[in-house]
Amino acid sequence: MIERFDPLKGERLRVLDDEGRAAPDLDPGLTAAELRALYERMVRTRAADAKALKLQRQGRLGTFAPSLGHEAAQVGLASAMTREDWFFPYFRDFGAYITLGYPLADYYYFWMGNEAGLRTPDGLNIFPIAIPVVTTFGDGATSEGDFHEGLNYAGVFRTPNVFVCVNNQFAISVPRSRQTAVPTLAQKAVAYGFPGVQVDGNDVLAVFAAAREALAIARGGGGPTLIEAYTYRMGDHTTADDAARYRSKEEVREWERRDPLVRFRLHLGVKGLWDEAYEKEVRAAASDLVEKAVADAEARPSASPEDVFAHTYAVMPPDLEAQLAELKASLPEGRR
Ligand SMILES: Cc1ncc(C[n+]2csc(CCOP(=O)(O)OP(=O)(O)O)c2C)c(N)n1
Ligand SMILES: [Mg+2]
Repeated sequence: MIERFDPLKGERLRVLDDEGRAAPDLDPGLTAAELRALYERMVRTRAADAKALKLQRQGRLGTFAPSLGHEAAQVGLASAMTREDWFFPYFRDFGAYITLGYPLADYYYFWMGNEAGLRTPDGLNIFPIAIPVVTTFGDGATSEGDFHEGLNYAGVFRTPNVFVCVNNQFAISVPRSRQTAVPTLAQKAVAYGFPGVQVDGNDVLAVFAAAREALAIARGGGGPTLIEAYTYRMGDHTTADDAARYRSKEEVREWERRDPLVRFRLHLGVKGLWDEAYEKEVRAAASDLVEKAVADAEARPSASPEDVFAHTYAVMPPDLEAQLAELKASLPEGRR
């Protein structure tokens, strides 16, 4: 199926139309339970993400990169993965963490400033979040040399990788048009000798279908694939950003109409799998899960001032010693 959509011709894989109807020849054919699981993961992601933003504004969580609008891209990919696959996440992957079964309290604990939250439990093949922009990655990351070196290597040695570029149209304030002169990011794969496909990143079935196929190719020794999930970052880059300074309200409103949750809810409706009672139940369960995870994370010890400085130098240089002393002096008695 991936081969049917040529990024050089600007073709994009899309399964669901605006009314939530699936194209019969592209529908991945999931069961009712699997479809509902996709929806529930997206609802959970949105609830957990919104909570993180609130906590940050209340000073209870550190700088955070919101996933609003990315739910289909994240959940669609992670839902196609098996326990044997290895996931190399970047900093905006909340829905993948939730889908892969990472403990939500641990994830919050990490963003609350304690790196212990990022120690992946046994049985999960998840690397720590990469803040350097490689791994699953954004549109901006494709301007990094590492991206090209990685794809070139993968093409030459036919490595079993699925590269997923979440093109949300921005790298902080830099628009996609300033990252590349070509129309799609998926077509970059062509230069490295393997398939690339652009998918509608707000269509969870399209992301799932492409990821499932690419993963099967990789596992079967068929080499790498690049998937470009075409979407939009509905929120700010991080809590330290104000997107209103560099993009219009009209543009954001235009993308609100393509909300991945709304489109998939319509699909469930078409399939007879959605009603108000179900929606209420799913939202209540998500909210319950989130509140319990936050309470759990907040009951754990806060990061110590030393943690901020640890793991960089074997012997701390004098200027950092001075900064640590200054930080400690600024904290209340119990937190030094
Ligand atoms: C190697 C590297 N260069 C620069 C940065 C600073 N930085 C953090 S996020 C970001 C933008 C990333 O944009 P994109 O790849 O599109 O991902 P998005 O944040 O949009 O999901 C930059 C430049 C970094 N973290 N790592
Ligand atoms: Mg981006």
